[in-house]
Amino acid sequence: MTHPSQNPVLTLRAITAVGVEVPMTYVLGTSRGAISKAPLLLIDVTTEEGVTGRAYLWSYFRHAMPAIASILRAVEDTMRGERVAPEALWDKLAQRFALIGVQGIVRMAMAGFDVACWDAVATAAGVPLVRLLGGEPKRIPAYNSCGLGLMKTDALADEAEKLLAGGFRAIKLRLGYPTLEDDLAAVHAVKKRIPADVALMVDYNQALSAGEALARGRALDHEGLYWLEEPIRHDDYAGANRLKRDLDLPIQIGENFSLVAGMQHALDANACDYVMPDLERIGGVTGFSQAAALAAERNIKMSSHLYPEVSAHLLAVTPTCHYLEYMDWADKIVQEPLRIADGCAVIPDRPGSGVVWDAKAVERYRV
Ligand code: SMN
Ligand code: MG
Repeated sequence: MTHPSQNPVLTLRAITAVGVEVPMTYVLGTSRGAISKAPLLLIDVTTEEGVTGRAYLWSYFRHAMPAIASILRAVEDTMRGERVAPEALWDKLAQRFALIGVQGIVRMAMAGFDVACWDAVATAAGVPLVRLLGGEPKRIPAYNSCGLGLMKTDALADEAEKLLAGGFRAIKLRLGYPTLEDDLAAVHAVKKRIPADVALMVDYNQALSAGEALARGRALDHEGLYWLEEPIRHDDYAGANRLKRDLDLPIQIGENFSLVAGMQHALDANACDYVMPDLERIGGVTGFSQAAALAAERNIKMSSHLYPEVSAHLLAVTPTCHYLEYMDWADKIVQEPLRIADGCAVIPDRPGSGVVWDAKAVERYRV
C-alpha cells in the first residue's frame, strides 16, 4: 500500500445514500428464499476537494435500506471535516459505535463508507484501487454465481448452459432441496449439460443439520464438485471441522465472517478448507485487506463474496487469491460494468474502483 501521507488530502463533506431495486437477470433461489430484484444502497462520499467516492451495499431486502441510510447519517455526523484516511476512520467509528456494537446494519454502513472512502482516495490519486493497494490491474479467475437457484431440473440445465457465456469455466449451484435425491438430481442435471472441465461449486446456505450434512456430503463426495459451501449453520465451527475431517469435498465458508476476528475464530477451529469473506461483513476494503493477510499467514485459499467490481481489485493483492464470485447485479446501474474475458474479471484501468453510477438508470430503479 502507498503510504497514507503520500495520498492526496481529502476532507469529508457529506455522505449520501440512495436505494434502488434492480431487476436481476437470474433469480437468486437459495434454500432460504428467492430474490428477483437486487436491493442496492448506493453510497456517495463527497469531499471538500470535489472528489467523490462510491460504493454499493447489497441490502438483502428493501426495508433494510432506510435503516442503513439512517446509520450513515450518524457516520456523517461523526466524520464531517475529517481527513479521508479509511483505516483511521474505521478505528474511530468502531469506537464511536462500540456500545451498539460493530455488527448488523452498523457494520454494513461502516463497510459501505469504508469502500467509498478508499474509492475516493484512489480516485484523487488518479490510480485504480488495486494500484493504491500496491498491485497491478490484471485478470482474476471468476465463477459465474448468478442463478442456479432451487428449481426444476430442466430449467437448471438450461440456465447452467447460459451461464457459461463470457467464457466462464466455473459456476455455482444452490442446493438444499427437501431430500438428498433432489440435490443429486440437480447436480446431475447441471453436470450433464456442461463440459466436464467446468468447475461446479455447490452452496447450501446453512440449510442442513450436522447429521444431514454428513450424509449428503458423503453422497456428494463422489460427484467431482469443486467445493461444498455453508452446509450447516455458518457459526458452527466445530461442526464444520468434523465435516472437513470426514469429507473429501473441500469445505468453503466465509460470507458470514463478521470482521477479521470472526475469520480468525473459524481458522483457529480449523473449520474449512477455503474462505470467501464478504466485503460488507468483513469490514470493507480495510477488513478485506486484513483477511487477505490472515489467509496468507494460514496458507488458505481466499475467494470473494459478491461485490465483484471492488473484490477484483482486492483479490489482485490477495496472496492466496482463489476465485472471484461474479454477480451481474450492478451492471444495470453503472456506466461501465465489470468486464469478463475468458472467464476472468478484468480490473479496469480507471481511477478508483471503476464504479460510477448511470444517473438515468438510478432514477429508473430508485425506491
Ligand atoms: C448468497 C447469499 C446471499 C446473497 C447472495 C448470494 C450466496 C452466495 O450464499 O454465496 O452466492
Ligand atoms: Mg454462499
